[in-house]
Amino acid sequence: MPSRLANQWVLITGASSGIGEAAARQFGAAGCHLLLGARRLDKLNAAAAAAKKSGAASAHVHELDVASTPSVEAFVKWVRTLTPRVDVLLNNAGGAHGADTVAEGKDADWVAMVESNLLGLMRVTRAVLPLMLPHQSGTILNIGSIAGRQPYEGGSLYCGVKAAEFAITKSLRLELCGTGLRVGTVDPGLAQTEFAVTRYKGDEARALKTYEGMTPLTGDDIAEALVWAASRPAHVCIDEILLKATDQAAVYKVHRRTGK
Ligand code: 8X3
Repeated sequence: MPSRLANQWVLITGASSGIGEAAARQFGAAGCHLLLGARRLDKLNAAAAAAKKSGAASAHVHELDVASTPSVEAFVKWVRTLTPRVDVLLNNAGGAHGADTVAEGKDADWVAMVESNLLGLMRVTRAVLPLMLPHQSGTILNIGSIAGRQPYEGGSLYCGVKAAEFAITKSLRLELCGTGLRVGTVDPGLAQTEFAVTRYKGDEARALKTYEGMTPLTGDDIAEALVWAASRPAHVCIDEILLKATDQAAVYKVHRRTGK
């Protein structure tokens, strides 16, 4: 059966690794045209090559820093040279910086998290909407987190920006009601990507401990959910998906096998 997504234009932020890279491959396998943005061009080119190999109709890359309004505007100007239409917007760029308590928190970490997870999502959505609204159909998917639903110590600002993402997704759905566009959030629990390495500032050993003795989600698990949500018939909106590893029943309830 031909994919409902075939030949659709899919824009992915943070497409150089993790969930974004997996989504590029899987939307590519569904026959989509890909518009991939991230800061790291070498990794972005590798992601585009993998997506083409998996069957993408085309895969285009351009540097994108969602923390910068000029960068977002330049990215969308470039998109307009390739297509007048975006069918799927995946707001994926973001991540956690540091795991300090509020008492020990660093301004630089807080600013980085607000800029990428929160303002980045707002900037990119504002800039891309004019490429979606005229067509009266399309899907916006935001990457949230279990952290937005269940706060934890050391996560305060990350939990906060993901709770805000949850609220913004709902506001946007209300604002776009009647336009034919649908808006959803896909919220993972523990997923083994570069997420923990970034949170712990490159401390790979500490990052690995996050997943010790349990089987975490992968970027591909989350990409499957994204492709599924985006490929529902146009009249169906998947408002929200919370997906967790089977070993994780809640933020604090993780089954870890000893001796692994
Ligand atoms: C990533 C999941 O639980 O580490 O958003 O915050 S968690």
